[in-house]
Amino acid sequence: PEFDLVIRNGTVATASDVFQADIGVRGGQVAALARGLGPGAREIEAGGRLVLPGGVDTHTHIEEPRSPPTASADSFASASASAAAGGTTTVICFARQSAAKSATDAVAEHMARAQRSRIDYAFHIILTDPTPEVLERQLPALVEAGHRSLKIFLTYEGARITDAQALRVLAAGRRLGALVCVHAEHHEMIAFYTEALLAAGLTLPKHHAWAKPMVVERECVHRVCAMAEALDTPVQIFHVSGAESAAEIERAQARGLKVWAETCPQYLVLTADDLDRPGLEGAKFLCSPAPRTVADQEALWEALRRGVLSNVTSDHAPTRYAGPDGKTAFGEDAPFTRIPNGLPGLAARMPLLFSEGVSKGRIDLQTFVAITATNPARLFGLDPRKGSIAVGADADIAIWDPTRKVTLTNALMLHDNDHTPYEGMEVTGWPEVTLVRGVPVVEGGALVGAEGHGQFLPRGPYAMIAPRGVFPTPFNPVDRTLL
Ligand code: DUC
Ligand code: ZN
Ligand code: ZN
Ligand code: ZN
Repeated sequence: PEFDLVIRNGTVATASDVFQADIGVRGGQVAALARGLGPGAREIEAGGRLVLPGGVDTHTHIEEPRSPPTASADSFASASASAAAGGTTTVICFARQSAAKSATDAVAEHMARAQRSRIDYAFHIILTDPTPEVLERQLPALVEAGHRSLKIFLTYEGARITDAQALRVLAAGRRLGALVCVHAEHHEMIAFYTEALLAAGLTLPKHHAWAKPMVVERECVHRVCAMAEALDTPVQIFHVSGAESAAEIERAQARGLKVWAETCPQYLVLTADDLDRPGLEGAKFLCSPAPRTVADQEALWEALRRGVLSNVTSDHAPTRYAGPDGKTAFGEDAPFTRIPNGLPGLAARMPLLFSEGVSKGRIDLQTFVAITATNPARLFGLDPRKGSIAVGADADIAIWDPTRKVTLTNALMLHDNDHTPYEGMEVTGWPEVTLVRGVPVVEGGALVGAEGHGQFLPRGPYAMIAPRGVFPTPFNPVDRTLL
């Protein structure tokens, strides 16, 4: 046969077009895109189906060490299965540097864990202790090896860095050609609120949202944009949770800055009220930033439509709700400060976005493709291999039934966690087959892809994140500063 695989009679969608075509796959890549293609060794009939680029989820915590007693619920084997269950074919996850672990060792260790991945992957390097040794000696070689993104936290004890350190990381990102991603929340405000809440006996899951109201995020997003402007360094703001932060991003973009931002399904479909469910059920919805209001959800959809937010990621950070004794893993009387942050979301990301977005008419199909695949691939230097359906691109494809109604359950997520925050939600539209480089990983809800099929994706220099060359004054402070 002419092709290894032909996907026939589907409706192909990219970020710009929707058209009828067969897809011919050879050697793991799209070799032809036209009607009436010749035979394939394998054929998939896709009449009445959408044929979409596999999703690119650029914010996922996979097998990241967490502080005891909390453990990450997924391995690379289960997380990659879960991703594929929801139509995602590429993830970027995190390797975390610390005072106790060099960036070099963190990447090497994570690379070893990722050998079990069923889908393709890359890493952001988290810097929690950005010393001159790390920035000057370790990072240049790591960036050169294809790790072209950095992540910093401005809150979380044990992970956060100071603004002074953040400026140095931004400078390093600019010099080396690596995109800096930021968790932006005002640490001291959160600490002040938290202490006061605990002293007042307000310790329930819902009080997590009281400890970090929108002002905490909005201020920090603004500050990060200002730092990006001062050092002429592109940034991506992680998990924008509502209207006020989106407005800050838009203002920065209107100033011409290369500031990009993501949101996540939890901010599009959950609200702070979900943290107030009976008993400790609210713990299943505890993440940072906290989910906001319905008005914030609508503002985020609007920001996605207008391109202020360029991509939607899961921020997959799974921990189990139940402990070995059947009680909650974090203790029955745990204040919100001891409940692990983060939601499992790899599998739910694209179905939720398709259903709430495309099926309900909030976004069109091209926008769905853009924000789940094409934009994140471009933003992180994974294109043209990833993020679109085009001749020469990897045959990473999700074949989607746009009308199928599915009630979300934990079992459908194919992850290793004991719950999904989206249990019982009904979605319209579901991925039937997910292919990574032409090989099925999930088919009809069943896991068929092998551990280790995933490949590491080294990223070379790319123009999208080139600095603008515009500083507030004629002086370039970055190239003069000693790291
Ligand atoms: N927030 C984060 O910033 N990371 C992981 C989980 C979460 O809720
Ligand atoms: Zn974060
Ligand atoms: Zn402001
Ligand atoms: Zn995160």
